[in-house]
Amino acid sequence: MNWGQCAQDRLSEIAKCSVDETGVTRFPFTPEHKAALSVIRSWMTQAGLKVHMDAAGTLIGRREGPLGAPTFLIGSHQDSVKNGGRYDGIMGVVLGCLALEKLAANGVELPFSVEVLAFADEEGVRFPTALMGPRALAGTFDPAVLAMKDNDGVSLRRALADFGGDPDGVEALARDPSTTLGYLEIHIEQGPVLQAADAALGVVTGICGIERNTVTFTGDTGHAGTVPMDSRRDALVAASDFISAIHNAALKITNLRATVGALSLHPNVANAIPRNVELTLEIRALDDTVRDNFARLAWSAGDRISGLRRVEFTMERTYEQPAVPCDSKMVDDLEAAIATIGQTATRLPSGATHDASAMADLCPTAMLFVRCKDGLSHKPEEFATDDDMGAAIQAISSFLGSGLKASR
Ligand code: HGY
Ligand code: MN
Ligand code: MN
Repeated sequence: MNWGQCAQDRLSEIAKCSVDETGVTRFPFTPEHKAALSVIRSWMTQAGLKVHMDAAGTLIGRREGPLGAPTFLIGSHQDSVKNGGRYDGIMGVVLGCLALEKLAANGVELPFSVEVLAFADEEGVRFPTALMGPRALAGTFDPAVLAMKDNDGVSLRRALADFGGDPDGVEALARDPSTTLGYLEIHIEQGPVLQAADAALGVVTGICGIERNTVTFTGDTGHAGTVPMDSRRDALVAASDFISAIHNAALKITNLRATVGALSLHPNVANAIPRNVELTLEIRALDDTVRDNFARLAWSAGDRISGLRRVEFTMERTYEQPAVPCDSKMVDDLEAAIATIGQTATRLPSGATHDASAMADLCPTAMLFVRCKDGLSHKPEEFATDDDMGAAIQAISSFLGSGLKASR
């Protein structure tokens, strides 16, 4: 069986569960998500797993181990960004299912129960929050986020309920840490490190912290032809000062990323001065103190600029996930498993965040990265080879089959 080619075929198949054909656009609790779950359900069934969807919309495939044995979790997210790649997230679900299928085909009985998890929403691009699924399992879910709305005014609560989830049942999903052996997420690297090292696989040492802020500037609108330049309170001019200040400050700080990725303005017509601007400021760093300091710097810049431009300024943190180290013993076990298949692992931090960021609050957590062509991700050109995914499947099977001890 060519496991890598099977992975590639499955990723091509599920990429069709998308709003359009420019890359993959599959937001949570949408018809595309529904279509994807029926495809994933068939893979889980083929791997001999018992399948159900939990209250948070996570599709779970489970293989029972010996009575009373703990459970090992493998997973990632089914959702994508807008016009994203066909590997980000869903690769972890595909390779998890195929690794279990391979172990079953080789008659390997595991000394623990095992589950594959397809989380609904990791990207947080439909709603201004993310990680509901893994936070539910980790017992860190905040029900207040259910009131958050998408751009169409649909609340997360309504979208989840309409999808067949149970908003009021999410908190009860919290798992018992004492019966959870660990969590492994397989993910395309989304960066250039493994390609530069000529390595198919990487073992993640830690995942960066992240926060998202909603920033607003409020000035006054008026006729573009009659209001004198020196008496304007132009919200978009203030916002552009802010964006440049943020970018220039972030350029000077290593291991920090600051991005204004989304912006809306009102009234947004050619012949009226912009009154309102709302933008997102995302800040990431491997060190949470560096991120906190930058958030303070951003607030001071906004406050200073609002005075200069005579507009109001607000900045509200809507989402935060602290940086997490990966479990050192699992990192060692993963590295050993990669060596058993004749590959050399590269250790690296993750500048992207993942479901693993939240799962680390529940149990020992590790990530296996698969080489990413030219480091391209969150775009249709994202690509991983059959061979690299085949090597990952072999490494996971070896990690589960021999590397992982059924005791923490
Ligand atoms: O944005 C990220 O780091 C992840 O892909 N959600
Ligand atoms: Mn991802
Ligand atoms: Mn992503």
